[in-house]
Amino acid sequence: NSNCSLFNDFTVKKVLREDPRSKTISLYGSLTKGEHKSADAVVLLERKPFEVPTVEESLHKTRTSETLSNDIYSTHDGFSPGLSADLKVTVICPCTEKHISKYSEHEPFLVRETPELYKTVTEPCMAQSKFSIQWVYNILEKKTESERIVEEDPDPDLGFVLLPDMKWDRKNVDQLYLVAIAHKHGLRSLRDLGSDHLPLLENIRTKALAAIKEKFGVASHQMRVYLHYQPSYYHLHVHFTNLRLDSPPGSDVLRAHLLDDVIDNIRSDPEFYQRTTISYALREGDELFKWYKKAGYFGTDEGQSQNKTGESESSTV
Ligand code: M7G
Repeated sequence: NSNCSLFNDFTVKKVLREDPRSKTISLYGSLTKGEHKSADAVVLLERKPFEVPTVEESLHKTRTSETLSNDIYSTHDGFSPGLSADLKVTVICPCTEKHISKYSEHEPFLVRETPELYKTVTEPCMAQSKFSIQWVYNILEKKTESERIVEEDPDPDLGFVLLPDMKWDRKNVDQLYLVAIAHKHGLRSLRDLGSDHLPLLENIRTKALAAIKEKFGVASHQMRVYLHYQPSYYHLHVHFTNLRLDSPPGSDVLRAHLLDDVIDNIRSDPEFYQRTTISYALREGDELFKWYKKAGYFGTDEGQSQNKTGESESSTV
């Protein structure tokens, strides 16, 4: 339903992050949704890509105003009234401190999480402060987004739901972004996976890729299939993105662990993910960053010190 009044009385309290290159901005403010009283909200705005089939028609309706003219070169501001939506808007309302932090600008720091650090720092932090995964349960229980499901295997141990990720516009297949959510509860992250879960991982891999091929015409060797570590949400899910999407939104090189590699690693050592050291970037506002800092991981210097663990500076973030 087109709700044109969503932002009528939105008040911006803070610009959390702005990225001219990806043409995105995240805002923190207060929003009144329908009859409800106003609540804190995070609002993400992203300029939409062009729709190739209608680009000519759009241009016909575009008013222009010249901003530069030099020899054969000219630039113009274009205004396209009455076009279809030109913004992808994501609203999180009411939001928590964690959402505000997730969408804010923060200095990144590299952590090399040993099994020991996982037990003493990461796990206790996870137990205390986590994002609610109510949205995951809503999907698994068909309370929301059920009409979007691309593929489902209802088996409680091996099954999953495959559906469009919130980040995808659900139109441009070049930017295809789906997420497969396991029906099984209690698998918080890569660290919880072992040989018992190979059938589940293989099932997700095979069936989701087959469905993607059938429904979107994208072959398995054109897909990037991975898990995030650290994930934001501690319930097993696998990202499926089109390889053409160079750097899928919200991801970075350090966070992505290819599902095929995960399967191979567990095959070669059933306890691989309990024994291995995993690197990732933490951002200064993250709860987990605070725990690592408190544990002395970044040394005792105040401020943005180099970490003193002797690790090379290989962060690419
Ligand atoms: P993640 O690796 O735990 O966290 O992935 P990230 O968001 O930091 O990457 C969770 C994935 O689920 C992300 O790709 C989100 O865009 C996606 N996602 C999050 N939410 C709240 C929803 C939702 O409500 N619906 C759908 N379809 N996808 C979501």
